[in-house]
This record gives sequence, C-alpha cells and structure tokens, in this order.
Amino acid sequence: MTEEQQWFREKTPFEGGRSLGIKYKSKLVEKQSKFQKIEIYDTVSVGRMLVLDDVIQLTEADEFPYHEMFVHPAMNVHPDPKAVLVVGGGDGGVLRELIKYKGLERIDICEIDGDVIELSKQYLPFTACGYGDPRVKVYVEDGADFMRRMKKSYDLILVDSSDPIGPAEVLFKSEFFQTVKNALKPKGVLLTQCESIFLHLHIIEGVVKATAEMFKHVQYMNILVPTYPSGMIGLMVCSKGPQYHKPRVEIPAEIQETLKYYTPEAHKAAFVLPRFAAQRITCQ
Ligand code: SPD
Repeated sequence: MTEEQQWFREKTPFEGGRSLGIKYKSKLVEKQSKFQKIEIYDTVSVGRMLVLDDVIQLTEADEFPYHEMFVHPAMNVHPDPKAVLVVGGGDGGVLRELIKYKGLERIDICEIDGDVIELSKQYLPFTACGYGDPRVKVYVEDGADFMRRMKKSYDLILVDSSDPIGPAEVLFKSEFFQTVKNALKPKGVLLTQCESIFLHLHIIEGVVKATAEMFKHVQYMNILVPTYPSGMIGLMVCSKGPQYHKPRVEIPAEIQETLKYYTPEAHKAAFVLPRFAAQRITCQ
C-alpha cells in the first residue's frame, strides 16, 4: 500500500460534504459482524482507533472527554446512585469510569454486538479494562428488548450509541425513550449520545421534543472531542429527578485524580450553550 492510501477518511451523510482524514500505520482488524463492519486501526497521531460502519467511534488520544462526561456529572448530581445500565458502549470506556465508584452495587451493560466487546478487550485495553469488575454483568442483546424486562430498575441509564443510521437509528426515537423511562427508578436519569450542535441541530431538536414529553428535565451537555465531526459532541440528560447542570459535591479526590477532563467547573461549563444552539434547544 502506498503512503497516500494509508488514510482512513470518515465520510458520512451527517458531515455535509466534509471529511476527516486520519493517517494510519496499520489496520489491526476488519470484520463484518452480524450487525456492522468493525475496524480497528493503529494510527500515526491518535493511537488506536475504533471505527464502526465507516464512522469513528473513539481514538486513544481523545476518548477521555466523552467517557468521563458520560459518567461523572451524573454521579456527582444523583443523590444516591446504586444501579446503572450502559446501553451500547461495548468498547468499555463508560464502564471504565463507572467502576471507579465503589458505592455502585450493580453495573449492567447491554451491547447488541458481542464482537465489539471481544475485539475491544483484545485491541483497546485502555477502554475495555473494566469488564473484570465483579459488579459488571454483560448482556449481549438488543437494548430496548432488555429494558422492557427491567421495569424501574436503574438509577442511571447511559446510552452510548453510534450515529442514528443503521443499528442505532431506533435509539433516537420516542418509543425507545419511553422504554428507557420505564426502566428507570422514579428519580432516575438517562444520558444519551446526542451529536453536534454545529452539524446536527435538527437531530438534537427531535430528541428534545421526544424526551421533553416524558421527563421532568431535559438538558444538553456539550463536550469537546477533536476527532468527532466539528470537534464536539453532546449528551442529552433527561431526568425524572433533579436538574444536572450544577455539581452538588466535589467528587472523591481519589477519583478526581484519575481524570483529565472532568472537574466541577467543566461540568457547569458543559451546560452553557452558544446562543445559536441555546435558542434552538429549549431545555427545562
Ligand atoms: N459520530 C460518532 C459518534 C460516536 C458516539 N459513540 C462513541 C462510542 C464510544 N464509546
């Protein structure tokens, strides 16, 4: 292969004719699973990189903002989290952050594609390092089917999905959010991957509309991740209990020391949106 061919180019309909290129040293994995094409690269400048159906899911260099912000704001504000479910997230990044909390008693993960879990354990040890924790139970099946059996079971449900094309499309729909709501305890909170304010406001508005009918508070949290399109991504925080934009406590010092992105200040800042986005994302 020539040097010019050693580039991965992410081209999705979501990116408006733009493309991000990442130069790689070698392709470590290319596998068509039952659900999607899974690729793992060893890149020149961002370490290992996971790609599903041609879309970058994470790189070793900048996965930490996303995975830290999926967990620590919710763990900070929820008054007594004991039971958590991760939907998707087979690479293990969200799990890695959750297992830092000794007070969590139950950590379930439901990932539809078992190959993502196995390949992550093999090639992405920097994210897939929490599977050995005795509290972690892995379910390989459709997340919505799983949650239908789990009524009022979880304090936190964290939906770490890919983009709303292919297998993840249903995870952005009203019916799915209703299923999540039913699987949450009365004061529970859902955090769900919700794309970029620069590129996907129409998708974000759809999620706000669907969730605002079901949850007491719906708030968008913005996170800087250079490798995602436009350099940022958001999470929609849908709460049956408190609002999540104000940290309630300092998180334990031994956890804070392990973090590179999250601080209570970064937590507050993530909920402050630029004007054009705040005008379109009506939060409550
Ligand atoms: N545009 C890609 C969004 C990917 C979000 N999920 C990433 C999974 C990392 N655990």
